[in-house]
Amino acid sequence: MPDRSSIAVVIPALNEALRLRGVVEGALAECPTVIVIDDGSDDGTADTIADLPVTLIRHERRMGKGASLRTGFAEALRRGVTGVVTMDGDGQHAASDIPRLLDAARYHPRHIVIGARLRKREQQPTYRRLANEFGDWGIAWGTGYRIADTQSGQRYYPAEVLALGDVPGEDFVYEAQILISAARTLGTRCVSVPIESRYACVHASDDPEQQFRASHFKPLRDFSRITSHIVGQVVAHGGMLEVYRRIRANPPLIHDPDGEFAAYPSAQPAKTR
Ligand SMILES: Nc1nc2c(ncn2[C@@H]2O[C@H](COP(=O)(O)OP(=O)(O)O)[C@@H](O)[C@H]2O)c(=O)[nH]1
Ligand SMILES: [Mg+2]
Repeated sequence: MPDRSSIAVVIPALNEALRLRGVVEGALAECPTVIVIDDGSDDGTADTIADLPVTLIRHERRMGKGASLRTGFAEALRRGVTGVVTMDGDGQHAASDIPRLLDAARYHPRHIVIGARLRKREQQPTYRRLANEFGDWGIAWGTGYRIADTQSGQRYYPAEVLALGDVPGEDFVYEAQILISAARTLGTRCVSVPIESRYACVHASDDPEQQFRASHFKPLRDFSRITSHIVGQVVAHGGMLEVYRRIRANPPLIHDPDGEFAAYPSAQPAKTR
């Protein structure tokens, strides 16, 4: 059973000197095992957490978010974890959501849990929201079922998914591909837990809690990469009509014990859309 003492929190970080320390302190408050991958940062990212009780692994040069997650997962498995929670190093995710992710993980064994940015969605730039929805549909073609917020970096992965060798794809494509590989190889499903959307750039606000650096995500580059990757697989896999029927029959699964999510109709599991 996943709980705070049997899992690890894995945090990939590329030039996150601004926010990483706060992120790591928050993670440590929820879970004693925290693994940070410094992906060849040149802004002193590692120095900001040098005195904290975490495992810090450094890539000599930038290898990408996918490679950083692979490194973190390998270290977590070496320690015999039951699962891993991933969080971005830029402060976009709240460590205080970790217990809710683990709750959902216990309720839905063998599932990947996604911290889905369904709360305060209006804070997400429109182009990112549209891109996210587009990505959700694209990935559904690969998994055969729909997932709310396939591009969220805050997730819980059970150990069997971490142990999947040979998940292709680099950077952000890796996070799309691991959902597809897990679905196809292990029959893994995803369940989403609503979290807040936090999107603002450094200097966009006077409140330091609202300051984030600009995203590393480059919509044109990353979406064309993700899309061509998925389209290639779907076409190679064949049976498109059958896949489409399966997607329609499998709306997103949301773990929402408090019923709060009913207030967010745009994010409802859409049977009719
Ligand atoms: N390791 C590594 N991490 C990256 C890279 N690009 C982004 N990240 C990390 O991945 C996380 C998500 O990146 P971010 O730019 O915030 O993407 P967004 O949240 O989708 O806008 C952050 O913790 C980054 O530090 C990369 O090339 N290498
Ligand atoms: Mg981010």
